Amino acid sequence: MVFGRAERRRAAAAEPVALKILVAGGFGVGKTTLVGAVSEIRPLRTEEALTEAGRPVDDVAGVEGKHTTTVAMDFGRITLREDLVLYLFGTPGQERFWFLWDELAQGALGAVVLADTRRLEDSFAAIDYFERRGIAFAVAVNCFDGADRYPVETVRDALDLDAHVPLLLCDARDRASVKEVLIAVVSHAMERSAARRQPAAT
Ligand SMILES: Nc1nc2c(ncn2[C@@H]2O[C@H](COP(=O)(O)OP(=O)(O)OP(=O)(O)O)[C@@H](O)[C@H]2O)c(=O)[nH]1
Ligand SMILES: [Mg+2]
Repeated sequence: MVFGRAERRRAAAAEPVALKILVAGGFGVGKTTLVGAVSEIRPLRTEEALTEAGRPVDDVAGVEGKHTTTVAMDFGRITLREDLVLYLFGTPGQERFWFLWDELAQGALGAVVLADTRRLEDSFAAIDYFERRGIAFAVAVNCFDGADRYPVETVRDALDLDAHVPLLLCDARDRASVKEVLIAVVSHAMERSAARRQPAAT
């Protein structure tokens, strides 16, 4: 049987598109939790115990129940649609591991920056990072129990976000909530790359 170009094309169309999404944000904001909540494979984690020796460096204020921290990355996968698979790469939150970010950011379509309203400033560095590199991102406020709730516009102002950057409230432990965040990032990133491909209006 001759396997023509049309068959080859049909076979290629059936292959899902795989996209890489980074999950970033400050220490203990819920990145590992988020990847674990949606991943359909057992997520790969690189957690190390937080120790007494690390206490002066690792600020667990607000996440006192936290006993481990990510030292390299989290990795998970989610099929958003049958033709669209996301590979999620959770970054380490602590500044001393930031040298890994450039590696992790290679080939990423977009990113989620998780934020906690009790420590909003911890997300500034991640936002700066993606803005500077022109990587599309959305901000998701992880609503921890006991944290004050603010209207999204107040958070947008505090983070000095551009109007087009999606900003959502989420629960990093909840699969449906995390899926919504991922859909927001993917749509935003795709709109942006489509807009870039448009010839400039004359
Ligand atoms: N109440 C509540 N707790 C959460 C939520 N998300 C995460 N946690 C808890 O917060 C702690 C920190 O979560 P992690 O997912 O380890 O945070 P991380 O951002 O991966 O932390 P690093 O990798 O150390 O930067 C854990 O004890 C979680 O169980 C949430 O949405 N609500
Ligand atoms: Mg982590």
